[in-house]
Amino acid sequence: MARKKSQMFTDVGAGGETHQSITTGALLTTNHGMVISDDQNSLRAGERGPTLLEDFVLREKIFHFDHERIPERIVHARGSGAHGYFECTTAIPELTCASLFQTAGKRTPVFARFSTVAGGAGSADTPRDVRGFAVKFYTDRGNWDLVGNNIPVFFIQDAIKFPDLVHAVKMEADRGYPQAASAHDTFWDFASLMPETTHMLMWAMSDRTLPRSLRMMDGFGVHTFRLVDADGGWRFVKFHWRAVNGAQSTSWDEAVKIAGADSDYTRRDLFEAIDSGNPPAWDLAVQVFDQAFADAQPYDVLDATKLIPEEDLPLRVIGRIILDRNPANFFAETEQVAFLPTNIVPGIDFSDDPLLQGRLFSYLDTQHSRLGTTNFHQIPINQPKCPYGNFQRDGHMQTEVPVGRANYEPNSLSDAGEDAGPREDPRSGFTTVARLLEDAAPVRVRSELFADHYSQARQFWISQTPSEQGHIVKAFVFELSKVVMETVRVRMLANLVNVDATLAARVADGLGMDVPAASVPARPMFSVNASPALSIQRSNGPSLVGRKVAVLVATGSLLTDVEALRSDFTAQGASVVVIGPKVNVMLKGGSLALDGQLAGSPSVLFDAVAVVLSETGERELHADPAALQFIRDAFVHLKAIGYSAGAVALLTAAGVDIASDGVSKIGRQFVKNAATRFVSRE
Ligand code: HDE
Repeated sequence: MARKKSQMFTDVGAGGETHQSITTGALLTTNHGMVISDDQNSLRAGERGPTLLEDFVLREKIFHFDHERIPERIVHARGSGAHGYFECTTAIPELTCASLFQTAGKRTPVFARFSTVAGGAGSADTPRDVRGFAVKFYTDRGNWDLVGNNIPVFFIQDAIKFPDLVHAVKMEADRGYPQAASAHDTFWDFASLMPETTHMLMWAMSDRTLPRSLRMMDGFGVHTFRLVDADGGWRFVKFHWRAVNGAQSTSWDEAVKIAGADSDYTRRDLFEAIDSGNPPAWDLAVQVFDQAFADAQPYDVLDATKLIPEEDLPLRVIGRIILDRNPANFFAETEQVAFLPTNIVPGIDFSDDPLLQGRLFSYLDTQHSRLGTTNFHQIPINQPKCPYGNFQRDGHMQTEVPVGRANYEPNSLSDAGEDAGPREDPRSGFTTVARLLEDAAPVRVRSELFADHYSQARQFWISQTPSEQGHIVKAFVFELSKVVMETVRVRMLANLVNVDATLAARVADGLGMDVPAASVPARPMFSVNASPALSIQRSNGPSLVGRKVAVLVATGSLLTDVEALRSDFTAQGASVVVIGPKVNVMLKGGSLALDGQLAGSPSVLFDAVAVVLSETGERELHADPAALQFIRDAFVHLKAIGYSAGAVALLTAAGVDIASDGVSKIGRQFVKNAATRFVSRE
């Protein structure tokens, strides 16, 4: 029974009906409904006396507060989420009977959570790290969770190595650091001893692990799954998310500075984009193939350290997710959301990928330990939005009130006129695809093709632009320079020689080390062609949508210039943030309340910058280190810089040659430039 707020304390249902929790009432109460008369003072023995144990109001409040934190996720602890919907754009009933893909135009509600992997819940948003990309589809046939990453392959092939991988990358066991960083001995020790990590390491050292925004990264289901049609026929499938407005990364220097300027950078970005009515969107695409295709590849499609190049099997877009609603409460939704790779729906099935198979156990177990109860599915964010019911009963935090005697089946309670409860349905229920298991004898071995660890690592390397290759080299040099154990550095270089001799030579040079002999591959490499789709720079064109442009002003800047920039950029889907030496500045044309103060709004937070100054304003900023750094950084980070005539002297003082690529007067050219970065300046 719904109740109006004003009735809250008088209208208790006559039949003792239970009600949803009430947190927005007119009166403050204890958790048991007693109205509190004073929430400012605890109960004391006299005005200056000790607090009394009798103060149950104080004790309940502190008791609850003491238990506010729940264990953070072992991995992916730092995350941001949003609600939205999936819209099927191309129905694929010939491939799957999954209800969400049956009709073009059909919408399914979703909740997505993006995360870093290694850092704790309070760590910064921008370390070099893989990003989790988890989507819960509340389909009308049950919840389907696609729990992926922003990189299409993984470090290891077998679930049994996951605890070792995670122990190695997290803070070292004795010293408790570094936080959210792979640049330390134990990670590279493990990686260098496990050559199967090499392909993923190439991705991890690339720009993919420095996404400019959660909205500007692609996602991947990683494992091979199955699509199952209405007749029980099946094909293999790989799932991909493509950022509709393009993938974009920051530079390493930028990421490091952002961590200091705004450690909530990507969380804030996602929240603000949705809040301001610019919902991010991703296309869902599939690569569908049969056993014959799988058998013809020089790698095993069940090996999560391998991908299927798009050039060999193009992506087919079947739908789009749009995230258009922020969580109402971070804890209740983003923190308590429980993803389970075992959440699948009829029409989708697992493959025998040994990494995926291990995940099918892990997540259910982890939710129990985090959320403390087997009833975590009753938490609103985890509840299916379709009818559900079974005979599981009781347990900690049971919030449902099952009625009647039917808590088992089979039962014949309907003969007594009672509700007999739900029944299984072989027709519409989930059935595991029929398949012959190749080798029924239990073995602890991997199939032969799993032993090639370098071919696709090499393919990734040769598919990158020279600029991206340069970033990969720098990342390896940086990470390995933090490794104290020389044997680890040598072993890692020996593995890299197998990927590419030049790569190994450049990394060795950066470290001031000799290139060791190549390690011996467990299996000969196969030949590979470059796959342009693996390069962010090659496969993403310029875009202004969702980008942020900073306009630096000071006393006397022309208000009309600022307004023109604002209207030009907003017309193209970008936003404009005006920054100055103070939060209120007198411009020519009127005073303006600015969006940010210079010292707190460095240019690393933006995609392009305009410096709009009068001569007076230029003098005001000329000796300001924050202003000079603002311009210098924008230049070094390859961003478009626009300037007004009055700003030239400041640009020069910052060491920026106005004849450089991507530096132009404010106006049409600057708007065009702002949609890209100028790699030629690198
Ligand atoms: Fe996870 N992973 N994982 N993982 N994973 C968790 O589950 C695990 C793997 C991924 O936003 C945990 O609820 C094992 C691959 C994401 O809440 C835990 C193995 C991929 C998230 C767990 C893997 C992922 C997790 C920690 C090896 C990409 C965050 C808390 C077999 C395809 C989901 C939790 C969110 C979270 C276990 C490997 C993605 C401990 C054992 C491969 C995006 O259960």
